[in-house]
Amino acid sequence: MSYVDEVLAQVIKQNPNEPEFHQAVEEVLNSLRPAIEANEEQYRRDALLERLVNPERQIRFRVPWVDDNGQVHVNSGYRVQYNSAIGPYKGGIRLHPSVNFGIIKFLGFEQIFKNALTGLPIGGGKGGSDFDPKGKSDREIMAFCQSFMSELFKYIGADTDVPAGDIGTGAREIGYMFGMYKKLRGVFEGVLTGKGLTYGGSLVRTEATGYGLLYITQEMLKCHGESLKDKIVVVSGAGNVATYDIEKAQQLGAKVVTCSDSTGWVYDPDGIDLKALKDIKEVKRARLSIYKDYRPNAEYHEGRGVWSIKCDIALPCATQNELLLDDAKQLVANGVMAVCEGANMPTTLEATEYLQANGVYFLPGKAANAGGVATSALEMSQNSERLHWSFEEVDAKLQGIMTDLYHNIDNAAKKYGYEGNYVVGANLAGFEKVAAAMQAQGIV
Ligand code: NDP
Ligand code: 2IT
Repeated sequence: MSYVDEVLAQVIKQNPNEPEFHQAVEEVLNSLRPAIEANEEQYRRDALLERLVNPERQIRFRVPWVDDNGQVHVNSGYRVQYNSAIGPYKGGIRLHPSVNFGIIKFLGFEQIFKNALTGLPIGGGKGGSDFDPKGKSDREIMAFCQSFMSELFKYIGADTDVPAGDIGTGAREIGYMFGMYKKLRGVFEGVLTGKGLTYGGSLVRTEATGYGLLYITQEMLKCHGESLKDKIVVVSGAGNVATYDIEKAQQLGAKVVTCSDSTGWVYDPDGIDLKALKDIKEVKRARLSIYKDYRPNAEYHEGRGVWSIKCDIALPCATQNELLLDDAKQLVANGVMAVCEGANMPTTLEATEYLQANGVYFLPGKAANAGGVATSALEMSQNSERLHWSFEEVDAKLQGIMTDLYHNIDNAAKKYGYEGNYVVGANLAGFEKVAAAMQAQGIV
C-alpha cells in the first residue's frame, strides 16, 4: 500500500464517526500524492504524514452558564492546537450546535494549509462549542463567552495561540471573550483577533474574508481573460463572509442575486439590497424571511435552493457540505463559469470533481477564504508594534496577499502537472511550506 493510503486508512480507523475530518484529510492527502511519492521513503521514515494529521494538542472542557431564568446549562468547549511549525496556532472559534471534535479537527486541519498560503507566520488551530447563540439574550451570550474563556485562557496567548471569529462568533463575542481574558491574565495583548476598533482591532478585519474572496476571484478571472463586471453571482449564507463578499462583488460591478440562512433563501432579481441585509443580520439579528418587507419584488423560499438560480459565478459562504453533486450538476447545466469557496469545505468531494471535470474554475476555501485569517495576522502585527494602520494600508496588503496567493497555487499546480487544478495547487503549496518547517525542526 502506498504511504498516503496507509495514513488515510489509519486516520479513518483512529478517528471513527468524524466524517467531515475524514473528508478534509482525504482531499488533502490525495492531492499530495505527487509530492509524497517523490520522497516516499524519507517521509515514511520520518512519519511526516502521521505528524501532520495528528494534532499537537486537543482540549475539551466544560462550559457551564446561567440563562435569564436562572437555569444552568452545560456546553462543551473545544480547542484543537493542530500545528505550530510556522507560527503560533491561529484559527477561529465556532459556536454552533453541530460542533464536535470531528468538525473542529476538519477546520483545524484545513487551517494549517490556509495559514501557510497567506505567506504569514501563523500555525493552524481551531476551537468552538456546541453552544447555540440563536435566540439568546445579550446577557446570556456574555455569560457563555465569559465561562468559555475562564477555561480557555489557560491555553492561549499572543505568542502561543490566537483565536478569532467563525460561525456564531463575531465582534460582540470576541469583545466579551477578550474582556474575560484580560481580567484573568491581567495582560492587555493581542490574544484574539477580530477585536473592536477601540481596543486593538484592525480596520478591514470585518470585511476581510468577503473582500479577499472577491480579490482572488478577480485575479483568477483576469488570468483567464474575464472580469467580474456584469457577472451574475449567487451567494449562500448571510453572515460575515457572505455580507462582505456581496459588498465587494457589487463594488466590482457584479450583480449578486441570492443569499441564504439556515431557514431559507432570497432571490432578488434586481440585486441584493446590502443595506437591508445588514439591517436584518447585523442590527436586528433576524431571519431572512423579513427581507421581503424591504424589497417586495424579491422572492423568499424556505429550505435550500440558491444553486438552482442561473449564474456565472457561485460563492458558497455558509457552511460545510452545502453544495452537493446535484447542485453542481444544476450549476453546470446553467453555464456557471466559476465556483469560489467563501466557507470552509462547502463543496462535497464529488461535487468538486464534477465541477472541475466540466471545466468550471474552482477555488477551494483554504485559498479563497484566506483573506480573513491573513488580515487577522495583520491585526497581530499591529498589536505587536502597538500601532494602527489605515483602512487603505490594510486593504492594499490584503489585495497583495490574495493576488500572490492565486499565483502561488496556480504555479504549484503547474509545477506538478495539474495546471488549472487549484485544489491540488493549494494543498501542495501549503504542504511544501509546512513540511519544510517541520523537517527543519526535527522530531518534536
Ligand atoms: P456567520 O455566523 O456570520 O454566518 C454563517 C451563515 O451561514 C449564516 O447565514 C448561517 O445561517 C448560515 N449557516 C450556518 N450554518 C448553517 C447550516 N448548518 N445550514 C445552513 N446555513 C447555515 O459565519 P461566517 O460568515 O463567519 O462563516 C461562514 C463560513 O465561512 C464558515 O464556513 C466559516 O468557517 C467560513 N470562514 C469564516 C471566516 C471569518 O473570518 N468569519 C474566515 C474564513 C472562513 P443562520 O444564521 O440561520 O445559522
Ligand atoms: O476559517 C477561518 O479562516 C476563520 N474563521 C478565521 C480565522 C482567523 O484566525 O481569523
